[in-house]
Amino acid sequence: MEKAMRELLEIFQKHAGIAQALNKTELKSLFETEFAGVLENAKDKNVIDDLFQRVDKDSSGSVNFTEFAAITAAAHGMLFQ
Ligand SMILES: [Ca+2]
Repeated sequence: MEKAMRELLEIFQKHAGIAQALNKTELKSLFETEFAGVLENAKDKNVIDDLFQRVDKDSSGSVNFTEFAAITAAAHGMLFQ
């Protein structure tokens, strides 16, 4: 679990840039490069929009790491139900 979290942090930092937060474009790019298999399974092309809204808990328009860490559960729930 700790290893998974560290890998998640590395992925996040790689895409979040200086702001250390992901906007929707960065989130999409992150998923396309890191979780291509997950997106292929998505039936709905608006999955990133839905995911972004769900994950951006404080509606700040960006996803910080705390919010991003919850993404795995959110994505899993949406894509594999
Ligand atoms: Ca936010």
